[in-house]
Amino acid sequence: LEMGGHLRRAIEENELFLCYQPIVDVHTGAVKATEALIRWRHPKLGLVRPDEFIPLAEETGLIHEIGRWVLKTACRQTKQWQEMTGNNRLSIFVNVSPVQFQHERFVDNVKQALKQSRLSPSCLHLELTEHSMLRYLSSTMRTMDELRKLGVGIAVDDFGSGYSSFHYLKRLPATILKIDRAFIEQLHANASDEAIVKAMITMGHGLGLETIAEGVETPEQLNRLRDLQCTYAQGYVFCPPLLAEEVMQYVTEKQ
Ligand code: G
Ligand code: G
Ligand code: G
Ligand code: MN
Ligand code: NA
Repeated sequence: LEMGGHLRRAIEENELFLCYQPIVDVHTGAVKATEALIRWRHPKLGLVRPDEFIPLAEETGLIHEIGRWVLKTACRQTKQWQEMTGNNRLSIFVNVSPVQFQHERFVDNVKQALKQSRLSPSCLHLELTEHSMLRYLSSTMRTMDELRKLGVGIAVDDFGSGYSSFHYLKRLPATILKIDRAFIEQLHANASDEAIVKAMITMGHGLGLETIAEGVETPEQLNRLRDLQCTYAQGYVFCPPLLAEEVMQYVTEKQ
């Protein structure tokens, strides 16, 4: 409860900031996009991880304000990187909480962030976990359809870790699958994981979805993903989530 008051103050005092983790083309090594990952620098507690404060933000309703700020900041930052690099396809992935997604003004907030930043809608991808997509299926589906009409992408985060069935996957208007890092961890050593990842990639492509492997840590894992025709990857094998100032250097080195 104490932490809730701290979080309100954190917003007012600018203690929240975003890190960005590059999402890399497995075949060319070029940076396709970054994923925005929120951080809270508390004056006494130090760095507080999102796993600790996002649930609190959801309970207190502060998630709406925080979510608007994340969208606005991430879109504006990405537009700035596009202008600096001359690459106007550089994209941004933004994590969205299911609570935030249910807000009646959520689509308006997305529109506003795009308008303010002048970022092309096709350069914005919203990440929702399978679990949160299925939580309020009919309203979620409607919101996703609206977002797709705008041209915004929808990524299924932590794919394979939830309870979704093929029945839902067929109906969800998603554009990208992000393969959960649990399947990547032993990819080079475990035949079952390899079979599962291979099937996910094949199915994704068959459904017209792009695939991103998460949590790629070693060159061996990356090589297997390349063989399996996975399109994109992110993880410590490339770099951890970076400060905004560090991203530009990484992107231009890999261009
Ligand atoms: O001042 P600005 O237009 O950037 O604020 C946009 C909204 O985002 C405001 O409602 C603000 O309260 C909210 N917000 C959430 N987290 C933060 C943060 O860490 N810093 C700032 N400046 N605003 C935040
Ligand atoms: O960055 P990692 O370091 O610790 O992120 C932990 C979790 O927090 C992940 O599940 C991620 O999806 C979530 N997360 C990170 N940034 C955001 C954000 O801006 N909004 C929401 N809702 N979740 C986020
Ligand atoms: O749930 P989501 O996929 O949004 O969260 C991404 C989380 O994964 C963040 O906490 C981020 O810091 C973390 N992460 C990014 N790359 C790696 C990696 O290579 N290995 C591990 N273990 N975690 C990673
Ligand atoms: Mn994510
Ligand atoms: Na994930």
